[in-house]
Amino acid sequence: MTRYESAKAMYKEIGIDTDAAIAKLKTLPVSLHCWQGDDVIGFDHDGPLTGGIQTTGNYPGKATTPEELLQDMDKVFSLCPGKKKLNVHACYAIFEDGEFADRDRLEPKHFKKWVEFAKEKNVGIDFNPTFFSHPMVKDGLTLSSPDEATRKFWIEHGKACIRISQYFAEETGVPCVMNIWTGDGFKDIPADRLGPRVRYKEAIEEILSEPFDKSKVKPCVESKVFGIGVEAYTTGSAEFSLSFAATHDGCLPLMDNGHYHPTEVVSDKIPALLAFFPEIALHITRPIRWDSDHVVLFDDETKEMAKEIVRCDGLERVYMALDYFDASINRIAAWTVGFRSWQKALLYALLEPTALLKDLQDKADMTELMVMQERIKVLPFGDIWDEYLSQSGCVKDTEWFAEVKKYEETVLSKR
Ligand code: RNT
Ligand code: ZN
Repeated sequence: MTRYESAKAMYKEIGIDTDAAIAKLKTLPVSLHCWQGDDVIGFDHDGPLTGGIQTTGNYPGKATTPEELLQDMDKVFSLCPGKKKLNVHACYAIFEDGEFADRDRLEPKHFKKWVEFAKEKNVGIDFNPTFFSHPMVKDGLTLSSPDEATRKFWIEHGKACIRISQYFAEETGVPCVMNIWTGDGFKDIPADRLGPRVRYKEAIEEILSEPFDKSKVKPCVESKVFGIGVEAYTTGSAEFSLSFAATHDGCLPLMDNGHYHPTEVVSDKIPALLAFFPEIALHITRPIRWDSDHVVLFDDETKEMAKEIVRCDGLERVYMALDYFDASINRIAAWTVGFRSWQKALLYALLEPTALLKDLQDKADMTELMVMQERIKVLPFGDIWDEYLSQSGCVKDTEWFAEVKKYEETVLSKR
């Protein structure tokens, strides 16, 4: 018997078909964020990252050109099993020599290279308007600014992004999740908490008035609790964003698990939202004490989030995207650890005997439920994971880092 065969037999004892779990995992797209590759800088400006988010560290070898970023993402794709999707921010527009278009004037053609790359890799693309790192951010505000010209500029940006999202969906044949996040807010106690939110609401409504096909473009609103330099008030708070999505047909709520108070968990919020929304979106990250955007690991809350998606039968209703940025370590490794960790979490969740556990809960047999949940933790998950990697033609956990080191030596260190 191989290790896989023996592990498979052990899972079978609790009613789990490991082959079916592996086959299912191969069909689930996970969006890989381009912004881990260059510390959320992009190609349309020279200035620093602003807007309440921050990268720390200065690990050598970051991508500074579109060619380098695509080359790095290509490498990460080759190191990760599973179905992928690209996640692109508007500031990653790729201009021809001498060409430039400001955010309110962006067009599909500025993202043609991303489409070419996606087609080559046979993946879809998700998109994000970039409401930060730009001189038109006025006093820390964009869509919720009291200044009409500022709001107008950012509304035009949002509309341009809807058109680009539709282009991505049409070109790739895969729906495009378009996420609206702004860092709008105040460092210190405001006097008017309603005004900015009403302006924000109306601005997003204007953006969404741009015509689009709801089966192709999936607009989302991402909430946040606070940002750096924006500690006292966030316009797009949890209640604001959730209420917006709930009252606007075709708009999805997006939960980033770094965007809540530290004792709140997104794993518990997933079923709460799935009770109401046909579809939701996630940003998967690892917050340490705050929205620090550390690399996603195969840790408890990551597992819980994946489990809830599977338990709720939500795999076709939840759009999954990674969102973190660590500039203090090798960026290829950062991407790879995060992507592989989420793959592990999904596989782990698919190997849970959901029906059996639910039945114990419904019979109020909480003793056996606890015993069973503890028992499945030590099943030979690693052997199933290894089988999945080998079926996907993908390097083992013990091997991929050597490839990253080689890439660092031959490519990154030459930059
Ligand atoms: C910021 C949000 C947002 C960004 C990306 C770059 O706190 O999480 O999703 O991380 O848009
Ligand atoms: Zn996010």
